[in-house]
Amino acid sequence: MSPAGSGPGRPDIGCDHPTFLSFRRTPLSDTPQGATAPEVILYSTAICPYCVAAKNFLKSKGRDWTEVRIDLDPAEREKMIARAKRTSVPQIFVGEVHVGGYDDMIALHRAGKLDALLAGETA
Ligand SMILES: N[C@@H](CCC(=O)N[C@@H](CS)C(=O)NCC(=O)O)C(=O)O
Repeated sequence: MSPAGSGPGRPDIGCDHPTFLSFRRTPLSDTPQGATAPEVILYSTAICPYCVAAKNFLKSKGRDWTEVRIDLDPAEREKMIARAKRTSVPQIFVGEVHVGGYDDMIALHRAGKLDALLAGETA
């Protein structure tokens, strides 16, 4: 059986990861929302399973985000590349901190470091 996300009948959209939604949903965290919580910026495009997975994950944590659609705005795409030094989406920033893509955000979560970052706590 071919993995989800690949194989006949699926368009090639430049994504190679088969398990976009494989993370365990965590309960809503008590990450503070408000003046001290830094803004989450998520650069995305319309057809991007990793972007969907990243947004689902943030939703599962009770966090909102500002989405910047780089497929609709070439100037924002240039800005994203300048900030992230990457062309793939999503690119996620928490305040001025570049988290990276979906995998990077999950790695940070698994390392137990994401909540503090989302809460605006400095290391
Ligand atoms: N490991 C990256 C993969 C991101 C990825 O492959 N994104 C696709 C869209 S879903 C993409 O931007 N492909 C075009 C490119 O790499 O420039 C992540 O977890 O964010």
